[in-house]
Order: sequence, then structure tokens, then C-alpha cells
Amino acid sequence: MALGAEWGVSWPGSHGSFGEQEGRRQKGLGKSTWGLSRAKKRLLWRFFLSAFGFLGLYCCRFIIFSLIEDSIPMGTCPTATMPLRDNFTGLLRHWARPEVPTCTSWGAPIIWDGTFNPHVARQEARRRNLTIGLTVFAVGRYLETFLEHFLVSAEQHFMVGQNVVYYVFTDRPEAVPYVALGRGRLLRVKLVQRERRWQDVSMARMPTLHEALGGQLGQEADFVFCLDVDQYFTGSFGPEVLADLVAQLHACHYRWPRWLLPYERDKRSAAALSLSEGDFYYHAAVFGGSVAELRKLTAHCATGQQLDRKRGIEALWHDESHLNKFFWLSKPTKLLSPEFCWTEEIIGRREIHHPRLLWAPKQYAWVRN
Ligand code: UD2
Repeated sequence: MALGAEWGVSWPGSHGSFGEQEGRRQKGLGKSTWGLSRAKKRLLWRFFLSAFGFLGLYCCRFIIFSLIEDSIPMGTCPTATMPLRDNFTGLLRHWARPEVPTCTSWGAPIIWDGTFNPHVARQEARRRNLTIGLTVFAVGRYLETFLEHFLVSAEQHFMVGQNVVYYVFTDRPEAVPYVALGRGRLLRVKLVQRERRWQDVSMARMPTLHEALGGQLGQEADFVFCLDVDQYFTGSFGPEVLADLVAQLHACHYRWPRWLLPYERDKRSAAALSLSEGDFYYHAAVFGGSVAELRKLTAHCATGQQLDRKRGIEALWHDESHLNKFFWLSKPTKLLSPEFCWTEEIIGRREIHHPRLLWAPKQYAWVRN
């Protein structure tokens, strides 16, 4: 037993004897220097600790989420499908990237840094004297915010040494910035109407592209890539990406299990996929292919969007949902790893060696206003 308790002594500066203090504590009446009872003080501490805990979790939510995602296994290419030849890059070096899937179950290559030979691809494209189209929409504030950086970086990294024709679709042709173009490269500006909602601008790309592919663009290009404007090139984006139908693995979803992917699930929508459907989640910010295949893709998406509109519904991710439905029905012949359309918001991914296109920082409220 403590001395003070035994003798009932009050030490100088104390708040009564141990027995008194214990009595007060039991009744929740112990006073601290701030005049708070111990029970209240303990409650306050608990509150602060939980608040800091939650704040910490909230601030680090992306890191925590990323760590969880990082631990999801991605699978690898079955040996039965090896070796795979690519029509542009020659024999693919699957063994160079054993930690990632380098092919699909239907035998299409998934291009990761190190699996292809960019020199072979460049020579093959030159030998075939190809012209590659690059389409981009810059409507409203997307024009002044993103277009110049997009084009300047494309001149540095997109199909360098090849014939390239840029198609810029905009509501303000006169505001398209001047960008010095290399030999064999030209830029065409096409007028489009500005839709009221940004979702409609995004979806209107499908019928517009369909029409363009059926016209001058389709006549002058052999392969076409359709990109979002709010991104910029940071590394070589060469003929290794070319194929009849090219899809981009979405940087945010390539590690997720299929049932979690953000496909449209509403059965009434033309874009709907059931829980047992879907291969990967593809990003609408980058897709490409031959003119003939892209005509089919854009027709499918444009029709699906129109059907949904008639039914008074809109797919979860607009044109991207319809694109994902199309790629489920018509399998892409080449997939690009997330290195080909990456975001620096995701950190610590060891499999991302060499990002070639990065999402630009975006102030949604400003650009979509
Ligand atoms: C996602 C996809 C995008 C598309 C969209 C549909 C990314 C990086 N992209 O983009 O591919 O599927 O969802 O919901 O995640 N645009 C204009 N003016 C506008 C609005 C759009 O020019 O007012 C063009 C522009 O090229 C833009 C593209 O349409 O990059 C897609 O729109 P977004 O980038 O605003 O859509 P976002 O970021 O949600």
C-alpha cells in the first residue's frame, strides 16, 4: 500500500490524499490543472488520437490504397502462348519482364518497356512508308490549357521520323497555337460544335471521328491514334504501338480483379457488361488502330451512345464505357501497358519503368466551366 494512502497524508501541491483522489477518480471527479476531470481528459485524448489517426489515414489514403493494389498479383503470360511475334516489333522478349503479363488469353501482346525492339519497329514503319494520324479534341478551355504542350511534346516523342498528320478538332480554329512541325508532319484543324456539357463533348468525339475516318483522315492515314488532350508525351511513343486494334490498360485499374472494374453495370445501357464479362479495363484517353478497325469501333460507340440517349440513360464513364464494351466484343490485337498512359499520382510501382505519356494536372472546375 502507498505511504500516502496508509497515513492519509496530503503531499504539498497534491489534490488531496491518494484515498481521496481514488474516490474522486472512481466518481470521475478528479480535476486536472485545466479544471477537467480525468475521465473527460481521457475522453479528450481519445478523441484527439482518433482524429489524428483518421486524418493520417485520410492523407495517406492514396499510398495505403496503392500499397494494397501493389500486392494484387497481375498474372503472367502462359508459356503456351510464347514466343509471340508482333507485326511491327518482331519477336517479343517476354522473358525480359517476367513480373508482368505480356500477353492476353487470346494471344495479343501486351507491350511493356523492354519487351520490344523499338529500332525494328521504326525500320519496319519506314519500310512500309506509313502515315500515322493523331487525333485530339481541344474544345473550350481545353484548348488554351493543354493543346500547345500536347503538340510540342508530340513533336518530340510521337512517331519521330515517320509521316504524321495531326487532326485537331476544336470549336475555335483561330486559337490553335502555332507549333513548328518536323519534316513529313502536318497539322489539320477541324471545326466542331461546342456541346453544353463536358460529357457530351467527350462522347461527341465518337461520331466525329467516325466521320473523319470515312473522309480525308481515312484516306491519308494508314493507322490512327485517338488521344485525350489533357496529357503530354515524356518518352518515345513509336511504331511499336501500331496494330489493327490497340487498347490502353488504364493506369488506375490494371491491377484490379475483374468484378471490381468500373464497367457500366446497368443492363439497360448498350455499354453494359455483366460481372462475368470483361477482360481488362481500357482507358479511352488512348486508342488506335487501322482505319477500317477504327471505323467499326467509332460506329459501335456512337450507336451505343445514341441508343442510351434515346432511353434517357448515360453510361457511367460515357464514351469510355462504350469503348470497353466494344473491346469485350472485338478483342484488341495489341495492348499498351500503363507505361504508355501514366499518372504521377500513382507512386511506387516497380513495373512502371518508362512512362511515355503522362496525364497533365487538371483543374476540373476551371477547364470544364
Ligand atoms: C476520362 C477519360 C476520357 C473519357 C472521359 C469520359 C482520363 C484521362 N480520360 O477523362 O478518355 O473517357 O473520362 O468520361 O481519364 N474535351 C474537350 N473539352 C471539354 C471536354 C472534353 O476538349 O470540354 C476533350 C478533351 O480532349 C479531353 C477529352 O475530351 O481530354 C476527355 O474529357 P476529360 O479529359 O475531361 O474527361 P476525364 O478526364 O474525366
